[in-house]
Amino acid sequence: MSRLIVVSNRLPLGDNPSGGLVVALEDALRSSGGVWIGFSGEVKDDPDEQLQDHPGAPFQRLSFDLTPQDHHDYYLGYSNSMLWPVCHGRPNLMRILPEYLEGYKRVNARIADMMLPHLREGDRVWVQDYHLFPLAAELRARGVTCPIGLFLHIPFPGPADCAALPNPAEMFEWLSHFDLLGFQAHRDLGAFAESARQLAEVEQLSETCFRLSGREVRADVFPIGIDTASFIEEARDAPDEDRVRLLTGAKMMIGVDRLDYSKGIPQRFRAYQILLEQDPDLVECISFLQIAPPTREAVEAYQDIREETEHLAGRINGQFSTLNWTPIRFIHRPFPRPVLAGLYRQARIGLVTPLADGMNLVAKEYVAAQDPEDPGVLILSRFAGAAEEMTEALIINPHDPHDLAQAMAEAFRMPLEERRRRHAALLKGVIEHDVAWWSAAYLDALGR
Ligand code: ADQ
Repeated sequence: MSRLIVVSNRLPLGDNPSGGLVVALEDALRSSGGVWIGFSGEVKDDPDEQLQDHPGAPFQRLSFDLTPQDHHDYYLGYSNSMLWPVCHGRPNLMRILPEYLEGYKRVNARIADMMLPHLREGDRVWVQDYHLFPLAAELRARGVTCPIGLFLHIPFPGPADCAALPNPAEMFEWLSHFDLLGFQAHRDLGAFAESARQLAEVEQLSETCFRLSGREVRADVFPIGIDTASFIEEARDAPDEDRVRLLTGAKMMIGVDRLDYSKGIPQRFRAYQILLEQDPDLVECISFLQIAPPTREAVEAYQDIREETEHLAGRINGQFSTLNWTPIRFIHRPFPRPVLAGLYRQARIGLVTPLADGMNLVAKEYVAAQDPEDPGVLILSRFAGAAEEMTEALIINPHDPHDLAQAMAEAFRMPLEERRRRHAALLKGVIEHDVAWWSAAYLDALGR
C-alpha cells in the first residue's frame, strides 16, 4: 500500500493528538506507515535544517520550526493578511507587502527541501490548506513525481477577489502542479473555474478536469465532516455541572467561533439587539452565550474585530440587562470538547452566521450534540459551505439583521414536531458524511 504523507501548516502535537483531522487521517497514516509533516509551533532564531521526529502518536510526525521573520512573512503575512482576507471576500482588509510573498515562497521551498530525504517512490502526498499553495511546484522542481493533492479548507475566491492579489497568475501556476484540488463546496469549484478562466491560462476539459498552465489538474468537491459518533457520545455524557444556569423557563442561544472577522459575530449581536427591541417579551427568556477565543492577534484586523465585538456586547448588555439577567455572555476562552458538546446540547438555538466560511464544523457539531427527542434549531448562514448540505437548517443572510432576528424568534417558538423533523434530516447527513467518509473519498480520488 502506498504511504500517505500529510503536510499541514500546524503539526498536531502532544501525546494523544486529537481533533477531527487527526481522527480522519490516523487510520490511513497508520495502515500505510505514513508521515505527518508540519510546523512545530516554535519560533526560533536558528531552526534546525532537518525535520524533527515526535514519537508518541500512532503515526510518524515530523516538524519544522520557523524563524521570527518567516513566521511574520509566511504565516501572519502572506497566509493570513493576504490569502485569508481574499478567500473570505474581504480584499479591503489585505495588507500587501513584497516581503510577505518572498517569505511565503521561501518557507514553502524550505519545507520541500526538508521533505525530500523523507520521500520514497510510490508515496502519495496530501497537502492541507492555503499556507502551502506553492509546495507541489517546489517538490516537482526537485524531481518529485508522485501524486500530490491539495485540500483547501477555506473558500476559493471569485475573479474579482483573486484579481486583488498582486500575483493571481502566479497563484494559478502554483496550483497547476497538484494532481487533485479538493474544495469544500460546489460554490468553490465554480469560483475556481471562473477565476481560472479570467485570470489564468486554462482550458476546462470536463466539469472536474482542467488543463492549467499546460498541466492536467482535477478539481472536485469533498465536504469535510466531523467525528460524529464520538461527538454524539460526548454530548450525551456531558456533566451537568458544566451547564449554564438560566432563569426558570429561559432558553439559551449559542455561538462558538474563533474571533475572526469572517464569522459574522457583530452582525449576530446586532440581530439579537433588534430581536430584543422588537420582541420585548423575550427579555429574560432568551440568553446568548458567545464563546470566541481570540486568534492571530498580531494582525491588525483581528484587534479591530475584538474591539468592535466587545463594544457591541457591552452596549447591548447595558441596554437590556435586568437585575437577574444579562443578555450576552461573551467568553474569550477555548473550552474542552466535552464541555462544548454539553453546551451545544443545552442550547435551544445554534447560531452559525459567517459572512464567508469554507465549511463550518460548529454547524455539524451542534446538530450531532442535540437530544433527538428535544432538539434545538440550527440557524445557518447561506455563506457557510455547510449550507449546501444542511438545507433543513433555518438558512439566513447574515448581512440582514432583520432576517436573522426573525429566524431567532422563529427558532425560539418552533414546535417540537418541526424541530424533530428538521433535526432528524440534518443528523442523517452529519452521520453519513463524517470526517472518515471525507478522507476516504478524497484519498480514493487522489489514487485514481
Ligand atoms: P475554522 O475557521 O477554525 O476552520 P470551524 O470549521 O468552525 O472553523 O472549526 C472550528 C473548530 O474549533 C470547531 O471544531 C470548534 O468546536 C472549535 N472551537 C471553536 N471555538 C472553540 C472554543 N472556544 N473552544 C474549543 N473549541 C473551539 C477552517 C475553515 C472552516 C472549515 C474548517 C475545517 O475556516 O470553514 O470548516 O477549517 O475544514
